[in-house]
Amino acid sequence: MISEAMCTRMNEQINRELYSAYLYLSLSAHAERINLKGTAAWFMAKHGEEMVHALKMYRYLLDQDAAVELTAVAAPPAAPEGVMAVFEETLAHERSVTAAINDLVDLALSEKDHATNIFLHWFVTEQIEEEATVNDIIGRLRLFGDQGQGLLMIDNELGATAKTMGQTAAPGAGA
Ligand code: OFO
Repeated sequence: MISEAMCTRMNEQINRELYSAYLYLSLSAHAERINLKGTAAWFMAKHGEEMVHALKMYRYLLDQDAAVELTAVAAPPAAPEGVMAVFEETLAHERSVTAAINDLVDLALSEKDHATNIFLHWFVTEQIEEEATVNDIIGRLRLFGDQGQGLLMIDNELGATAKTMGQTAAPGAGA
């Protein structure tokens, strides 16, 4: 059993995760249109991961006998100009998601809601990895270049990485 306030906030977080999925789907399409196939595959894999995040929360609410309330998912903005700006926007977005997860943990702690607190630990750890991964990509774009040969190399790397992503959990699987 979780509080009504927690149920509302978890539903808001489900919407945020679905928005993340939508944002990355849009960035995948954008990358493919500018011939960055590896980057497109990476964002498509991120899309899948975000759907898993949303479904983990969906499953948790149902397991807690709480209502899942799906609301409209906002349209993502047009992709910014340039690959560097795309990843900078991605990092800014992930930082906002981290802040939202931290707020949820604060609420769980203030309510002495141990179950939700423990459930959210997976997301806290996941956000560290998500931010670090994007930071690393930005660092490599700075080092090797966000155009020409450097970009081609990084695009190939992202394509290879995409093949290994999202293989850890099936949608809806528990943490
Ligand atoms: Fe769900 O972690 Fe990104 O947004």
